[in-house]
Amino acid sequence: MKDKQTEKLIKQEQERQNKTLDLIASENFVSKDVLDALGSVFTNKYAEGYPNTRYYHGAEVVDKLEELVRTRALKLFKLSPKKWNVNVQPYSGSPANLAILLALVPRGEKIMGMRLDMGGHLTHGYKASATGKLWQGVHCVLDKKTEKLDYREVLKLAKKEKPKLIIAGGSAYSWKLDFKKFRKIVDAVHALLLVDMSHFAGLVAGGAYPSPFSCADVVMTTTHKTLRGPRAALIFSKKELSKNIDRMVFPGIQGGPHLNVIAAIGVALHEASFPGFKKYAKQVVKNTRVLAEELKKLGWRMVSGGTNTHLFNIDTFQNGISGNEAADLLEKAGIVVNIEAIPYDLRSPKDPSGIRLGTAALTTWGMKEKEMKIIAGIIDKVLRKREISSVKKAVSRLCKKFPIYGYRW
Ligand code: DSN
Repeated sequence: MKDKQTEKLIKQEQERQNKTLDLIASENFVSKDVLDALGSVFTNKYAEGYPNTRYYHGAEVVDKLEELVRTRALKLFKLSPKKWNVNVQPYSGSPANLAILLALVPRGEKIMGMRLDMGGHLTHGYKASATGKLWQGVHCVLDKKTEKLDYREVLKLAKKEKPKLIIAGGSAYSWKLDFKKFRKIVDAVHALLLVDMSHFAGLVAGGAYPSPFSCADVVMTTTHKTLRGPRAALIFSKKELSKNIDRMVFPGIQGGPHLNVIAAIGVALHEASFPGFKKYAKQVVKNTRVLAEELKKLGWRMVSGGTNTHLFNIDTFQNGISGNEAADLLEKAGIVVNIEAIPYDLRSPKDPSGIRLGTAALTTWGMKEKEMKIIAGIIDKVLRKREISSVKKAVSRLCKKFPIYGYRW
C-alpha cells in the first residue's frame, strides 16, 4: 500500500484482532473471500435504483449481482419468491429499521419493543434514535424473578397500548424467542410483526434457532453478526408490504447501494448455505452454554440463569465490579467484551452492572468446549483475583493456536 499510515493501522488492527479473545456478541470474523469481495471493483459503481430500473448506465453486471444475492438470501432462509421479497441494499441495521417503520407505520403512532435494559435495541423506539422521535416507543419488560419474557405480560401491554407494530428481537436477550406467541399477540391487537433477527440470523440459517418467517410480516437482519458477512443489512418482507419498503430504502433514506458490500453479502450467504455452517451455528450455541455454565460454577451470576443462544449477560456488580471495570480489566488481559445493563439496572447505562459475552467470533476461530472452559477460568482470574500478567500469557497461547487469515505472530 502506498499510504503507509493507513497500512500501518490496518496491520496494527490485524495484530490486535489476532492477539485478542473477542467475546463481543455482535462481532465475528469474515472469510478471506468476503474480504476480497468487499475490496473489489464493485465499490466504483453507482447504481441508484433496483435491478433493471437504475438511474445510472453501465449497470448490466451489478444487476446480475443484486439478483444473485437476492436469490441466495431467499433460498438460505427457505422463502418462496412468490410470497417474500428481500431488499439487499440497506447500509446497516439502523437505517433498515428506520426504512421499515417509515414504510409501514404512520408517524406518531405507537411501536412496541423490548426495553433497552431488558435486551432491546435503540432503534426499537428509543428517544435517542429517530425511531423514538417519529413514533411513540412503548417497551415491554422482563419478569423480575426469571428475567425472561413473560408473554402474558407482553400481551397485556400490547392490549393496553395498541401499537401498530411490534418488534421481536434485540441485542442482549439470551433465550430463543417464541415467534408463535408473538404472532398471537400481534393478531390480538391487529398489529404487524417485525422480527429483528440481527443477532441470531446465522443461527437461524444454520438451524440452531427457530425460523421466524412463518410468523413475521417483516424480518430485518444485519449481516455481520452470527451470519458472518460484511457490515450491512437485509430486509425480508411479505410481498404485499415490499413495494413501500423498497421505496423507503431508496430513494426514501438511502442513495446508491454499496455494491461491493452487496457482493460480500452474496459470498457470506453462499458460505452460510454449506453444511459446515450448520455445524458452526450449533457449535456457537454449545460454546456459549459451556462458557456460561463454567462461569456460573465459578460464582458469577448469569442474568436470567443462562442462555440457549449465542450470548449471555453477567451481573458483575453482584460481585462488586461494575460493567466498565470488568470490561477494562478483561481488555488489559487481552479479552474484549462490552458493557451491558442488567434488567432493572440501577446504575447508569454508561457504567452499568454487567457485561455481555458471546462466542460467535471465537467459534469462527475453531474454538470448542475445551477452550470455553479455559476462557471461563481466565475471566474468573482476571475479575476475581485481578491477575493480569499471568493471564495475558494464557490468552496469548490460546490466540496463537487459532491464527486468523493464516496470519501468525
Ligand atoms: N451494536 C449492536 C450490538 O452490539 O448488539 C447492535 O446494534
